[in-house]
Amino acid sequence: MYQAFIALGSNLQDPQSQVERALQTIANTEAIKLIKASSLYKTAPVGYDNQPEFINAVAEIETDLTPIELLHKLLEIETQHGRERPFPNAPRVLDLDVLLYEGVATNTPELTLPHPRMHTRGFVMLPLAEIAPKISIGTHGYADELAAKCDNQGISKL
Ligand code: PH2
Ligand code: MG
Ligand code: MG
Repeated sequence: MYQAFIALGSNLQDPQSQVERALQTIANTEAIKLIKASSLYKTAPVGYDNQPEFINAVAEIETDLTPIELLHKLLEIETQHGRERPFPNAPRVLDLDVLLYEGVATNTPELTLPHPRMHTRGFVMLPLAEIAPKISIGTHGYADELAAKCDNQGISKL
């Protein structure tokens, strides 16, 4: 089994229950073993400001799926949970991103690992540092140190 970390996010249709339901779906997915989930965090939108605030969390999993198989499984779960994609960075009922997969570094049109923007994003790094403070983010450093450097304004634990 391989260790991976997944980011969960929602800012539509009762985001807190969307993230809680997604964690249950992940736990009930045969190919994925849920090891640990962070607290839920209320976070200000990054990138495209004019949208509702998010609920974010991070989960540690174990899986025999390859990174790309894991991505496809997560996209399938997003769709099951009603995800639509009207435009890039649109508000969403559920976003599931692969952050890290063992020590794998890859860069393809479909999947880049580690997730290329994760180390700068408080809404990812704070929940990740909560459950895996000493995990390495590629060449960027450890989760706890990177989390401390993130602008964590607008982020609060539920
Ligand atoms: N996801 C994005 C862009 N901006 N901002 C917050 N607070 N939380 C997110 O999950 C998020 C975001 C793209 O996936
Ligand atoms: Mg995302
Ligand atoms: Mg995504």
